[in-house]
Amino acid sequence: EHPNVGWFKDAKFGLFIHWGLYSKLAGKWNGKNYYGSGEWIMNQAKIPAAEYAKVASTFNPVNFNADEWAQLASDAGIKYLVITAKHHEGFAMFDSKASDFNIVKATPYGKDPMKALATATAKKNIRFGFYYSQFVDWHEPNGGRNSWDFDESKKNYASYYSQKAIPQLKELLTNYGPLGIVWFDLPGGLTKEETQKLVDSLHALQPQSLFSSRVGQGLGDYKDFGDSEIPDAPVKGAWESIYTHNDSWGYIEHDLNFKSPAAIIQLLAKVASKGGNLMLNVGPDGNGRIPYHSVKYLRETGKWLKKNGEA
Ligand code: FUL
Repeated sequence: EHPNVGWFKDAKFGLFIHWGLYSKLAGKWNGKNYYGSGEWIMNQAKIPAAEYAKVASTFNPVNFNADEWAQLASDAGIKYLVITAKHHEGFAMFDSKASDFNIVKATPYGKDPMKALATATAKKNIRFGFYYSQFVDWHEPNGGRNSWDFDESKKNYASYYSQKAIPQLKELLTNYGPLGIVWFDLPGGLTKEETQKLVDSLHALQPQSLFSSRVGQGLGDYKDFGDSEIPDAPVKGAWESIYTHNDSWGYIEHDLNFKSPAAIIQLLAKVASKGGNLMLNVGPDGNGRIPYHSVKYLRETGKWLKKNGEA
């Protein structure tokens, strides 16, 4: 067991945030509405990488306010926050020397929101972490799983890992202070030995940081299951269930199916009674605003938790 897993076992409640260029698209492409997971729209609509990349030139989330997000998390009784640094679309929501396809270089916004969020969460004693899609990268010719632009059988995953994924993970583990969690997602393209090497080289930068089980090959520091899944059988060791507030991880304007505060509390209780954490996701929009109902219902959840001595 990882020596620093204690805080995680006690945490109970985490906030997941999916935020990227897909947030700006809001579930719409060429006048058509898409449903399901907003962060998958590039794949759903088979948008060519070059065309998708142009969304960056319109991405200007001027309403983003790191202190407001941290305050909301704190009001909700949340103990840790994990945000998408890079999702499958391949766009870095942080300042990156490893790829120019990032929020500082490619957007009119021109700032690094992750820096602000690292500082804001630290001030509120909320552990901070990054989601990073280590294998799937639809922007890169050698990244995993874009077969509408690139021929999967011709890809050199090793070159993608060494030129983008690993350098970016090192940036994330170097430039944002202590990270509670690195939330890997969807393993691929690496043997067990290569995964072990990756994990070791990253843990060398921050030994205290916990890595999610989706790093692959059974090498994570705690367990995640499928999306929106609570395990039936008792689980050995630290674990987490992930759910999203409506039906999508990334912002979709026409998805208003938000869970009520009562439903959130029931979910929390169910997961906690089995010994796990609930990490609940919200999807801020392309202007940097967390949806109205997420803000409202999270605050009501926090009020209830505090009144009942649970936070
Ligand atoms: C999945 C991803 O493919 C989804 O887009 C989302 O990020 C979910 C939490 O994990 O593996």
